[in-house]
Amino acid sequence: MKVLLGFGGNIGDVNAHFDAAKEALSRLPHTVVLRESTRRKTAPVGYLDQPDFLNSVVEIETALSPQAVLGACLGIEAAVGRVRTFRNAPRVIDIDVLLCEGFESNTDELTVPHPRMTEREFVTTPLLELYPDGCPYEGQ
Ligand code: PH2
Ligand code: MG
Ligand code: MG
Repeated sequence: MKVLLGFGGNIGDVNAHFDAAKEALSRLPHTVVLRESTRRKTAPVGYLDQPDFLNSVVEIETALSPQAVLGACLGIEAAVGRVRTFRNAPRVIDIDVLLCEGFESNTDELTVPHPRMTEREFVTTPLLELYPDGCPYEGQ
């Protein structure tokens, strides 16, 4: 199953955090990191009084379940040093599950497609870079 992940961060060496997260993803069982969009500097959305973000979208191929991918992403965020404070707060890295090929979910634990992804230019722009004709596993 292909999975698209949204990367974002605005504290510290975010490029290094993204590299470390991709390395950790590639070490998950039955998982390959396929590609990443360009990393772009973006203005903060939601809570505005914070530094600009770096954002990208990363595509992986995995045999793990979407729930396991989510758990792995939360573990990688913590390993990179994320401390959760308030909603939309600055962070070293945020890894969101955006889309999973052939899978949708609407539970408290996991909502896929990501409910806010189509409103967020810092997601739609990199997604369009990876899939110029639209993502084939969006809205199935
Ligand atoms: N993430 C948010 C809230 N606002 N703004 C930008 N530019 N980039 C983000 O990744 C981002 C945000 C919540 O996860
Ligand atoms: Mg997020
Ligand atoms: Mg998140």
